[in-house]
Amino acid sequence: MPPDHNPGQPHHPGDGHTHGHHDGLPDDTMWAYGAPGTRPLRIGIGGPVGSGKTALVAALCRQLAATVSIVVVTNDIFTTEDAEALRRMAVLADERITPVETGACPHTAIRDDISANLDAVEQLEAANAPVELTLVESGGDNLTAIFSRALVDRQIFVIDVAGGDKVPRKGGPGVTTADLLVINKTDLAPLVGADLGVMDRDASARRGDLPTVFLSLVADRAATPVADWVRVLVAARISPAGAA
Ligand SMILES: Nc1nc2c(ncn2[C@@H]2O[C@H](COP(=O)(O)OP(=O)(O)OP(=O)(O)O)[C@@H](O)[C@H]2O)c(=O)[nH]1
Ligand SMILES: [Mg+2]
Repeated sequence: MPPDHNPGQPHHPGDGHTHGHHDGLPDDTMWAYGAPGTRPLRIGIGGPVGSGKTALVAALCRQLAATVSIVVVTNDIFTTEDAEALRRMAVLADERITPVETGACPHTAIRDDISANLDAVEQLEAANAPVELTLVESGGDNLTAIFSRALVDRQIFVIDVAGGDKVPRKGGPGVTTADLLVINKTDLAPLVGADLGVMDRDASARRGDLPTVFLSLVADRAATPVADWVRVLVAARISPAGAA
């Protein structure tokens, strides 16, 4: 367990995640209303292998890139596959997408030793300035991977219905604490006998007031509810007036 981070706990204002490499940057209690233009909004996208993280990143870029300056960092355990996929889909200019190859432990690269990710993020943001939104996709992993709040301001956790409706009930820090939970591939629910009502109820029980959205990227290529959520955050970041 790292000394400075407890992944089981939600982030509370003033809990001190402004150390090391991050010193001097505003924390997420300040940015929305206090310091527009200081740096881009950074959003982490995590979740189990194959749940649709890269497909969601592609959808968000397609939907937002005409009006929002976006860069993307993808974490893969042993490859640069996700970055290559996004470049092939041409959702952004190639120089706006950078892979980080994390090696054996993807948790480490987004939660504990975030230096490789932070370097990639800062280089992308500098090279493509002005950037308004930075998306960081985590390497595919199980339910426990979450991002350090020193790396991202907000995090989205993507699960899918293909494993049945038990995933929200099983919990874990991603399901419990992510700022937005996305339950993807609802088009597959009838095929695997997943009850979306059960998933909704269990997600609410785990998450309290934190939002959960259902999505099918096959039916909704624009990822509408997620794009709307991101748009509000970007607007708040760019202009305090946009936060209203
Ligand atoms: N049926 C269906 N398939 C989907 C949906 N979203 C994504 N997929 C498919 O699921 C597969 C995995 O999607 P990815 O976006 O690569 O998943 P990922 O979470 O990025 O995977 P890793 O990065 O390898 O962990 C792909 O074949 C997608 O086309 C969906 O809503 N419905
Ligand atoms: Mg991916």
